[in-house]
Amino acid sequence: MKTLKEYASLTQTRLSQLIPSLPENAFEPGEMPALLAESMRYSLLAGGKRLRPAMLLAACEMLGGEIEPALDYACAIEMIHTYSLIHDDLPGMDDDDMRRGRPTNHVVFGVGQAILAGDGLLNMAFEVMLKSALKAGSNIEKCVRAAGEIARGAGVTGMIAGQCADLYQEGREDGTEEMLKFIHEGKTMAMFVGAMRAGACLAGADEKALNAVTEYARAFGLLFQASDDVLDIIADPALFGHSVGKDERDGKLTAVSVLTLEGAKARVETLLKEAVCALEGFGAEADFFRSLADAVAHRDH
Ligand code: GRG
Repeated sequence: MKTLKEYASLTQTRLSQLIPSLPENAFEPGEMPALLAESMRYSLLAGGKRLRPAMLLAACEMLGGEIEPALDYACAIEMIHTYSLIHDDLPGMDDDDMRRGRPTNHVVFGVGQAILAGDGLLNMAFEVMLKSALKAGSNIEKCVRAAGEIARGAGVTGMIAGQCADLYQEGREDGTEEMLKFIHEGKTMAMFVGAMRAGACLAGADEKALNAVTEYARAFGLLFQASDDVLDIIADPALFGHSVGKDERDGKLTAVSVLTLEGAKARVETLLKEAVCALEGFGAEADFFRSLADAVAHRDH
């Protein structure tokens, strides 16, 4: 088992190889345009905590799988996550001008190119996973299962469903705790569940282990979003990497708007206990996940 930094660095190296920097203004037949590569790299390699790829790799390792063949899936989920951030920041969605500590993709490349950078990353994620599956020989089924988990997490019953509800709810006065749950489970939790289940599938995990990682990822995802909602109120903008106080200004339904700041903080602690509890059946090999949940619950950015 490695540290978050080590998993992040492995992911970064592979991502940079998958989308290389190309000569300026090149539009070569059959090749990715240099402009597209540049805008995709701009958002993808800009930093970011790499939580989802690290959790995929750590779940795979914890359950006896190998890192090297799982790296393409780790990169794929980070590509999908980055596409969702680029699209979320667009004027038609959250309309944000800072992300990962730098101007958002559409501010630098324009709205049209930013949409394409997101589309490109989403498409490429599936291309990378399919290519990898075809090279996996007798492990092909594990790979297809993993790709299916990632697709489900990112898809119309997962992240996109949550984003749909989040947009629908914006500025409305009729928010409920059920709707908050739907939004958080969709836009945030589903990708963490997808990441960990994909890692477990690649390791060939049995049903019991799959259930345990799912329970952990569910609690972790909800904890992550509740703490993000708290940080939107109390974080230092210089550390947070994107806007602070924006949820409230946009009339968003958040853990804080539904539960109050103190209530949201208490929810984070309850979810932390649930996440740790889900790992009861594991020993020291799950320590990465225990400390990750604790660090996210108590982060200041
Ligand atoms: C556009 C289909 C579509 C979905 C957008 C990701 C997303 C859904 C919206 C971004 C806004 C938001 C608060 C989403 C919840 C998930 C979340 C907190 C994402 C940020 O994840 P981090 O903190 O980001 O892991 P880094 O930059 O570290 O990768």
